Amino acid sequence: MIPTITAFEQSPDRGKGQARDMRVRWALEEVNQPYAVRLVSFREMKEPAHLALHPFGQIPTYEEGGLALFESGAIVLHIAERHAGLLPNEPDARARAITWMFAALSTVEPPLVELEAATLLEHDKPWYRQRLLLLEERARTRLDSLSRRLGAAQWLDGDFTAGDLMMIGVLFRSKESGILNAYPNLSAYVARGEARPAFKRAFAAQLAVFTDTQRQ
Ligand code: GTB
Repeated sequence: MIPTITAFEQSPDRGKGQARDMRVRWALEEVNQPYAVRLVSFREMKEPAHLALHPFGQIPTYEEGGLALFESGAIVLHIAERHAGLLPNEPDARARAITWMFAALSTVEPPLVELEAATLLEHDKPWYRQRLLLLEERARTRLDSLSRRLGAAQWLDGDFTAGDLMMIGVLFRSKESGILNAYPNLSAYVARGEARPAFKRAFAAQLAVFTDTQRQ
């Protein structure tokens, strides 16, 4: 059964891989699972058919037979659990890899997203400068700790896992902001993820959505 995911019909990032379907595509590519993509407009995302799949009216979603999932973390975990290659078989190592997925989504991603959102949406507010300093400090606190833990290792805990996929997926979004430049090991970690053939296929697939719409 080929799963179907949803992605933006017109991603505001113009195919830079910033939207969260990127990490789902990457996971599917890592396990060599073919998939279909249904593109949705911003209007369609808020209509009943899509809200039945995603209560918050967002992308990505994942449908496979009678199963419908939302939340990129839950989707990647589902893919990793159903296929070999993204989670170790040894139970403790598997639990640690899942822990890194949660760490990426609930400890590292929020301050990075807050910072990005402030830069995009709050730069004209009188209190912007002050808030920016605060948000940068919060983001750096997390990146400092992550950088310390990763050290000179290739991946977070032995071989590449869904924990790395999710952490790199999160960090990748902040690359353009320049905040990772102060962390050569994190920049190299993201580059190692980007160099994986599965990442490249996923990136090319989401970019093709943008280039196809440009051609029409
Ligand atoms: N926690 C959910 C998950 O991990 O799946 C968050 C899902 C989410 O934020 N989805 C966004 C969405 O559907 C797309 S990824 N937004 C539309 C809406 O809420 O109405 C966030 C995103 C969007 C666009 C860019 N960009 O263009 O740069 C980057 C990231």
